[in-house]
Amino acid sequence: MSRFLVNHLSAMSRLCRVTVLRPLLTPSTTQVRFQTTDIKHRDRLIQKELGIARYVGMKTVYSADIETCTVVPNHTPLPVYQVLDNEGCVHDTDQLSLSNQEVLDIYKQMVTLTLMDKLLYDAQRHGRISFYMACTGEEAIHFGSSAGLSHEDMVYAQYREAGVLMYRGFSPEECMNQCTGNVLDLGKARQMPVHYGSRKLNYQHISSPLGTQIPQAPGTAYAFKLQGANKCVCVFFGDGSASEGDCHAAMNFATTLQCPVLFFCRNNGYAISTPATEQYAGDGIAMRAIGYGMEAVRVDGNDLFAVYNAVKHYRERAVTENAPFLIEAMTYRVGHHSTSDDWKAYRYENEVHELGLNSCPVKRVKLFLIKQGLWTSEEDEDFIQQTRSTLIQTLEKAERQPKPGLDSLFTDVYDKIPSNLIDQRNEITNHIRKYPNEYPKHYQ
Ligand SMILES: Cc1ncc(C[n+]2csc(CCOP(=O)(O)OP(=O)(O)O)c2C)c(N)n1
Ligand SMILES: [Mg+2]
Repeated sequence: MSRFLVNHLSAMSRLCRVTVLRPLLTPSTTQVRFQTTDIKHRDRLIQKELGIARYVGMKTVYSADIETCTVVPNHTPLPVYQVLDNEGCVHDTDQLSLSNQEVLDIYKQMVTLTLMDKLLYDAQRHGRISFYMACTGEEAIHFGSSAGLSHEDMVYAQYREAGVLMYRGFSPEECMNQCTGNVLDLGKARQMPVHYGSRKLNYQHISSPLGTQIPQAPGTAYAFKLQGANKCVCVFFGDGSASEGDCHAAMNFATTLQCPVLFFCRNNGYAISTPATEQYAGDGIAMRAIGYGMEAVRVDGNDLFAVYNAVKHYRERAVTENAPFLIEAMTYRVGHHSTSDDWKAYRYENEVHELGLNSCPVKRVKLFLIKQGLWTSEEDEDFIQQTRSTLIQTLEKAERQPKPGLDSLFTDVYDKIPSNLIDQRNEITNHIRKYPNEYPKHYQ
């Protein structure tokens, strides 16, 4: 490697505030703090200073050396922060900040989510629901992040984050009411399955068009800042959505307006069939933060404790400093993108085993609990059996509920239904009356 390149790689790595996130351990408590090292690098970089260079929003120096004025991509990828490994061992016990009971409760929820995913996925295959998206392999992201947030914080999710909502108290029954589109669905069956939402739980309803939730997040966060609300926004998005223009607009607004928002990227390696290798040429998503003037961290998304520590830490800072932060959680989408996809068309089974199944976030927590003497394999089997049968009954119950009437198609947008919608309503009602056998009973 040329000296030119070496110089610039090291210069670039110093430029990156993003790179250095070292856990600082406070021995008296099990709390984990992070310290960000912001190295004053410029004096060392500039060899031939020719005077002060002033621009709007920038004050630096001139240099006659093109090397010192050039940045090249950093080819040393940002490390991934990990606390719990694949075997359920903790690297440093001082970094365990959840209590035993909290870990056990979360583990049970993780298992419940896994079982619900399997059940609803199969239900779609049997034609009982129209669509489904599982989150297999990403459970630690959901529960680690939601445990690190306050319930008052606003969540904007993409679609694969059911566990975040579950942690806040949304029951499997509520998920199934939504997926079956029955009268109890909070969204009045107007959305595709998995497009959950809950006003009560500060979880905005999911929108299908990718990336639209990302710029909404700094908007809400800015309102929180103006209100002095002492809360933040957490917005989830995938590695694919990070390529949407909305993501750029969101990060630029958040940093220029200094809004208390956590940008949480679930980097699961794929956007349907597009692998991350074709999605971006740089070092993932975290490094983009530098360009916006924001701090970022890369964590092991399959590690409950790492996700929790990072979110807890940055959540506090977002609220106290009124600042945005970017968290990139590295994971792997184990299942198909959705029930409309077949991953066998674009990836090999050994990759799924190596990068996904071998690093199962739920298994990691189970091994941890067993090692700690907090759970046994027998208890695990019993819990799985009981939960599965409860979930099956819950789905059957949701399916038995009536569907919303046709009338609900025309309500809720306008305070007073306009005449053109009244005409459309009459037209469709007359049409269904004329062909009653062609439509489900609840439309009549
Ligand atoms: C604006 C827009 N473009 C394309 C799509 C189709 N689409 C739905 S999900 C998806 C992939 C998103 O990938 P990623 O953001 O990585 O999330 P993941 O599915 O991996 O969780 C695409 C292209 C869409 N819904 N909206
Ligand atoms: Mg993805």
